Amino acid sequence: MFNDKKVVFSGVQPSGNLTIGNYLGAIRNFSAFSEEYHCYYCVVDEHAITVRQVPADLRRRTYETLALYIACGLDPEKNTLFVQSHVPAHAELGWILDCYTMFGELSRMTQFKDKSAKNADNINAGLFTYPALMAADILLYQTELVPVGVDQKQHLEIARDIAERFNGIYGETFVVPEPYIPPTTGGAKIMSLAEPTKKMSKSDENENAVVRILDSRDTIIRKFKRAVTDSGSEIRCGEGKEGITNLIGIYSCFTGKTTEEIEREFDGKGYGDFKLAVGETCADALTPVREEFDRLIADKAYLESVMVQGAEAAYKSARKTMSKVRRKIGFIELKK
Ligand code: ATP
Ligand code: LTN
Repeated sequence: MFNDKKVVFSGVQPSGNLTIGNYLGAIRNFSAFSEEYHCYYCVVDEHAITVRQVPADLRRRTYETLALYIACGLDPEKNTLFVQSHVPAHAELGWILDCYTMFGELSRMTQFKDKSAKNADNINAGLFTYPALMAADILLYQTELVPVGVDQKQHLEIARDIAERFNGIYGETFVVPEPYIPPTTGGAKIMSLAEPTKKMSKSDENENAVVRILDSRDTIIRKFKRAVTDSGSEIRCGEGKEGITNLIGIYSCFTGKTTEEIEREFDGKGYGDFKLAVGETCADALTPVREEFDRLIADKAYLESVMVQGAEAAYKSARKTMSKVRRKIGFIELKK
């Protein structure tokens, strides 16, 4: 059915409650590809365990992340929605690609450096080789395009390098993927509301720093009201105004207005008025997502049926790549 279509792949870790950074930088953009591409959207639980997870929380968030994919507009009939650990080929190709990934290149990954600093008591080998597993996710499906936030650009570059290295040794095996990163004013990097020079991250411990897709309307408005700004009073982008610049970016993403239009709209108004407008706009935009999520999460049987259907479709495609890889490397494939 999908054979003539090019492939899109992306993944989100079930490592916390998703934020508007995940929404604007990634998930919201996913559905735009559904008609033209064969899309695989994965809940990457194997990536999530590179940081210690409470098992019951990991399980619950895996259901929740899948439900959010659907609530954000991804139709399981038009997209392959699945859970990474349900398709063992990810771990299998991940191991193989470990052997074509260099210690030096992994050492340069900024996500590894950031996460090792944050989890100093658990700098495990999986955290280090994370990019090889991510490359496996992508390369398994002969992916052309990977929609991600800008923080993942470096991981996409290493995935491309691994693909080219492998193809260079064994001949054409993998499609070399391209990232699809929204423009900076289009949600590529939403910053923390508490420290606007830092990325908004779902695993941030400071609740006031992150707006979650599933936060209530009042919570969203309250968090925006508390957002850190600066001692000035003008609503415009600029250096030293990272907080306001971030809020303008968020408002722009939800309204489609340009920075100039927003600066004009709020000319002469105070930070309080602006923060309230951003909060209300964001809360209004997320209300339908939240309502759909509440309906879906109550229906575990339906979510599990999506998981089964997704895993089967993903496996069908993954096994073709695996068979090719095994043959190229020199592994013996037994006929079953
Ligand atoms: P964690 O805090 O657990 O590392 P995260 O919030 O960075 O998680 P991921 O699951 O690693 O989220 O990312 C899922 C997708 O969301 C990726 O494509 C990533 O680039 C994007 N993304 C994450 N945070 C932001 C952000 N603040 N702005 C834009 N995109 C983001
Ligand atoms: N590394 C990503 C999550 C992720 C991913 C992927 C994204 C894992 N595998 C494949 C795109 C394609 C992250 O930390 N945000």
